[in-house]
Amino acid sequence: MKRMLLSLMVAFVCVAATAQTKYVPSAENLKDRQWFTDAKFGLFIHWGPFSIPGSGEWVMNERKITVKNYTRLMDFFNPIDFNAQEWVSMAKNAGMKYITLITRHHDGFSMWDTKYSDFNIMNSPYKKDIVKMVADECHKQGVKLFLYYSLLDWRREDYPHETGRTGQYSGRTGKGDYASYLQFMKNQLTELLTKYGEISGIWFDGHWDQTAPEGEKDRSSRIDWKYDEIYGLIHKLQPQCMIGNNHHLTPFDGEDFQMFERDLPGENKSGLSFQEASNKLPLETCETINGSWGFNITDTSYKTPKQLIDYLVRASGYGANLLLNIGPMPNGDIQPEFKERLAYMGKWLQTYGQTIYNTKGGYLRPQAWGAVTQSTNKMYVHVLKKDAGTITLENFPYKKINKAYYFKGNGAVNAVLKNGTVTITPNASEEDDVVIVLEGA
Ligand code: FHN
Repeated sequence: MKRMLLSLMVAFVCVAATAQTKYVPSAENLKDRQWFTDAKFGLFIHWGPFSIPGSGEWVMNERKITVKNYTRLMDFFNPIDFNAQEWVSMAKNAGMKYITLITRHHDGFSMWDTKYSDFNIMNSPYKKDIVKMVADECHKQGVKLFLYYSLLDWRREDYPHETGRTGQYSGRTGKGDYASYLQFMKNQLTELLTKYGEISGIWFDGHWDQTAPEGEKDRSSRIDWKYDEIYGLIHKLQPQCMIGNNHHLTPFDGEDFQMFERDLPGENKSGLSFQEASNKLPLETCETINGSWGFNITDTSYKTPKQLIDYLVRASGYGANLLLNIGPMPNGDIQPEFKERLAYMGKWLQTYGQTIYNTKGGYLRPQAWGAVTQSTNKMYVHVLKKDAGTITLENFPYKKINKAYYFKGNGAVNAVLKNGTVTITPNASEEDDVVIVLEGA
């Protein structure tokens, strides 16, 4: 009996302790979450010396390059054609509201003037702080800035590489020491959050390096990352700063948005997304224009403009943002195939932006024929499939449809609401996306 009482007391203390440490987002943070939900479209930039070999950002691991040999890339990184103003304008013209920039990927190269690692942009022939140039330009042009930061490091001795799944060909002989590595990350994050003005989010990646291989049941981590300390620091330095972690799991306490990699929320086509979509946090899905994140000279598997628009619409139909990636070239230029597609999307959004930005996900999940987005008393029915035929919207939430019309041109649409189901037969069209507006209540 005494023992039972004791365990009950211990349980109570534990619950109370957890309840106490539970993260309560600040008012600024909640405001930014709403901004993020409304923003819908962002640009992901995977860039660094890894672009030089033209084999993507995993080249160090995939070609089994040791730290010693990989360090040489720093001497070749001299992106003389990089122009922050052009990059940010390109994103803006594409209709993107934010940029998520790689500051340090798994190879450990820091793209800013950091005191805490010599493997950084100031020691390259370029010698200019890229994070600063992008940050200044984003602030100038009113584009929000998120910073990607890898938790995993293929270079540092103190990263717990012995238990890591990757980075085993780096030639490291030292012993991992997480306390030291954690301090290093906190120092770098402090720099990023104190030297570059407002940072709208930190996008973590690499947690999965310390979990069982993807797809296996055991998803627990081999190390305690001490996220409470990392997240606490970020929210202390910039309370509005949104934290997301690409751990491919259900969000942890302290996170402000949930991301999916190459998957729409709740789907798992990539084999990476085991998590259910949160119904509390803003959602984001990231995708590439070809098949690569970092510059890949042989990857010509470009998605068509129509496929990219479909993805944006479907993401919006789930109430999620699309973070669309580019991998700039080593000289700092962006390949024409990416520029053309972004320009196309921007043009499309100039016409259809109202049906995407500031909308909510549809009452109905995206379907084979397309997706629904909605705003007050308006339902935007996006018909993405060319030969969709008759569309039925079951369990329709409005009692009455006052007006049904094509978003483009305003022509009337015959939409019949009967016994809670709407039936629509759209006209054949050459448009990428035929949007039908249903007004009602
Ligand atoms: O390993 C990274 C990869 O290089 C890339 O950065 C993507 C982007 O979501 N995330 C990791 C894989 O999950």
